[in-house]
Amino acid sequence: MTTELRVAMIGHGFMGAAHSTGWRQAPAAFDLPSVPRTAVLVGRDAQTTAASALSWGWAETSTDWRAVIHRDDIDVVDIVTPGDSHAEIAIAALAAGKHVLCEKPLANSVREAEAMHQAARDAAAHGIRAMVGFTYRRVPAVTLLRDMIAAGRIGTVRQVRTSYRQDWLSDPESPMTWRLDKDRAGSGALGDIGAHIVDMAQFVTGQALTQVSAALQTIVPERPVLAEAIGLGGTAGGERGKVTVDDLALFHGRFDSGVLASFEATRFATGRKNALDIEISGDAGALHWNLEDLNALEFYDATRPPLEQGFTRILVTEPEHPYLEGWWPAGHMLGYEHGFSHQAKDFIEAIANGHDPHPTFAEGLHVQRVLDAVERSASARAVWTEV
Ligand code: SOE
Repeated sequence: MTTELRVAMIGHGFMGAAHSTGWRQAPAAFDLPSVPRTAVLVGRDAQTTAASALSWGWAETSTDWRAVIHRDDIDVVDIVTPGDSHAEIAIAALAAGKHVLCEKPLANSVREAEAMHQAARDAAAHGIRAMVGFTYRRVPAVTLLRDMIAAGRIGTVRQVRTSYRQDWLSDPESPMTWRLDKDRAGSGALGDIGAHIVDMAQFVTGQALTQVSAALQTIVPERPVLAEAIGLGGTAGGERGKVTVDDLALFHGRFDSGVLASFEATRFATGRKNALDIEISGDAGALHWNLEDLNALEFYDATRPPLEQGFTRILVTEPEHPYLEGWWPAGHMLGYEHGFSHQAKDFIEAIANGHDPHPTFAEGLHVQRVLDAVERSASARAVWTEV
């Protein structure tokens, strides 16, 4: 008899839509030990929360997350709010005996992330599980990338280069959003999309970053405030808000092995829509992946005869790859949303099998430490030398 896992999701923005798809599709694609039920959707405004619940298939709504996390008919709390509420909600939910899935970055500060990590360790002693939502690890091509490096298919890793380029802020008249407010988001491109490439670089190489050297820049210092953001219709008559986060993060990283890596996180890369790109160079080859072509992995095998040298394109859709058994025949392709079903699958299986799902809050804390070091390095401005 398959048990149910009753989920309460706190928040209902873009990630709310993506997580809802994951909870709903996972049991249709995979044979799970427990079936997730989209039970309660929690938001600040009753009307908009009810509309989202109707669209995404949530049975009930609430505007009181504190009451919801203490309900006996809730097993999992899924946090998809802006970063300023992750710590408070996750720590309370774990203490209430609920399994917690928390969106990335784990928190808005190292101090908050440390408290969340400690709460997760305390809860794990009672069989309660916690995971942070770095979903790109769960793209089959990324798993293959990691496995090929671990198998030595490119030899010793010599260099890592990774970027995450979007352009949805390149128009200076794009309005203010919580993602541009340090108090809400913690940082800008650095935490929003830089967190993904920090986690990705560590995940595929199996190495941890120990040092960084960084530059951050706010390219557009203020933006129009949308009237509905202050309860009016239209734009608020020329009111403009101050951008208090970075628009661009450029940093170098050094792994514990001594290998160097370059990182770029920007939402001003005009023409690049969601281009998370990573290339790993080894002494026997190289591997390259880009989110905008997420089913393919490029592999350069330097051990092949010179006449056959070149990057080959591996189409990662065969059923032998992780997760693919749940979807379509080879070549039918996966999309952005499938990673959220894979995340739900792995979380549910970890709960059933009694082990901590990865990425753990400890891994999320390390990413937070890297982000914090980037901000300290950039503020120290020690990296610039006059030409
Ligand atoms: C916006 O930059 C965003 O939605 C990020 O917040 C997500 O983490 C990323 O997966 C897509 O882009």
